[in-house]
Amino acid sequence: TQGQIITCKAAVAYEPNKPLVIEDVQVAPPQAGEVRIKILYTALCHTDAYTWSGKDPEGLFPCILGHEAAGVVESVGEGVTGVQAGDHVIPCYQAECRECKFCKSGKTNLCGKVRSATGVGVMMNDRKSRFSVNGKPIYHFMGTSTFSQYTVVHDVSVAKIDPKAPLDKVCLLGCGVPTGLGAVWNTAKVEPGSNVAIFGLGTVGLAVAEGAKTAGASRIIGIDIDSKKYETAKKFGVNEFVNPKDHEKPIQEVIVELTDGGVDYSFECIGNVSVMRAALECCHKGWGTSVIVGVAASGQEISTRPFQLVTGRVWKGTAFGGFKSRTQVPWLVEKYMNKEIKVDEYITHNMTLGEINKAFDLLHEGTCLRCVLST
Ligand code: NAD
Ligand code: AHE
Ligand code: ZN
Repeated sequence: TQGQIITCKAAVAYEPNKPLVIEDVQVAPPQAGEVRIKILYTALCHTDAYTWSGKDPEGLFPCILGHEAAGVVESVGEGVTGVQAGDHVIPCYQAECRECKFCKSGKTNLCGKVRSATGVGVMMNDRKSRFSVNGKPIYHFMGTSTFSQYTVVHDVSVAKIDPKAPLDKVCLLGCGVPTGLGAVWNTAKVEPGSNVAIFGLGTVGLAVAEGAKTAGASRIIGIDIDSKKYETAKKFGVNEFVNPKDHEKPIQEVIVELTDGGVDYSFECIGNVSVMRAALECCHKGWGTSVIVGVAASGQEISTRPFQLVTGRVWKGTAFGGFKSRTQVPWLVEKYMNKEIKVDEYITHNMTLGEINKAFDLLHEGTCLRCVLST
């Protein structure tokens, strides 16, 4: 198949919120600096649902969504040296070129090399898509487009992993789990004995809990409007639970009272701007740090009294938990293989690519954390 167009199945999003259509898609060969991957497993993340909803200012249609996956390299384009056909890989929506201003800064995991193309659904080389249906181009998404049996990505967006790792599990290390763990370990840098509040107990919030537990946090307070979430959350380290619906007072006041002035660290893992405010305001005066992890819709803005920051609270955000993707995803895979981090526990459902619309329905039900699709 090297050098040839591959026709395969992919789930195409033609319009916001309209059911995805399983199509025969043509996938062009990888050009210079590109890698074509046979995707074997892909999970669904709420960011896919967000873009599909039409609320993502970077969302373009028609496109192939998906960004939490694992597969095997089918072929590589000219000049690619990092991976070769047969390598087991995880596509990374946050690239790592190790050469750009961002990568060299040592201050961030964001990479500038291909971001201008991945934000508009094309490849860097020719600013065109490698996907088409009957000659009509289909946009890429987040530089990954994993809801397809084959995809083409930039070489700076591929992490080569241990071939012994089970791809049906480690696909989760492409987004949600590292995001939560890294928000704690890299962005907040939670110390032993800290008090932590987590808003939203989906996969990302539970991974924050797991990260907080391994960091030695004392109180790990989970906050969710669905009380059923507590039972599962206990397994990930949450040791107290608050449902905002059980209280008349604003949730930040409830947390401040519960913690003698506020928590040391809080995490917003929902994507709701009023909860982001509450998460900041439940932090302790003088040092409390709040990390925004949730992605909010186009047009939404955060607000608080500047006095909250003047008096020492800190507002931060994180993308992919601050992990350097190509360097650290293989390390996270090893941690999983050594049973140092959970992955299997986040998988509540398994389906096929053909059942993707049903899988999205499940995502909106409280019982689903991650659904893994075999392609
Ligand atoms: P999820 O939908 O599984 O989890 C959200 C949880 O929040 C649910 O348990 C829900 O019951 C709860 N919730 C909703 N409204 C609430 C409210 N007002 N108060 C308290 N709880 C509330 O989602 P997820 O997959 O865990 O993702 C969470 C967010 O993180 C999404 O916005 C996603 O787009 C974002 N995300 C960001 C990054 C990043 O790099 N920054 C990476 C992955 C996901
Ligand atoms: N396109 C959206 C922004 C979406 C967003 O913030 N994405 C996160 C990852 S979410 C994964 O589930 C991210 O990494 N952001 C940094 C980046 O470079 O995109 C919008 O609202 O414009
Ligand atoms: Zn995601």
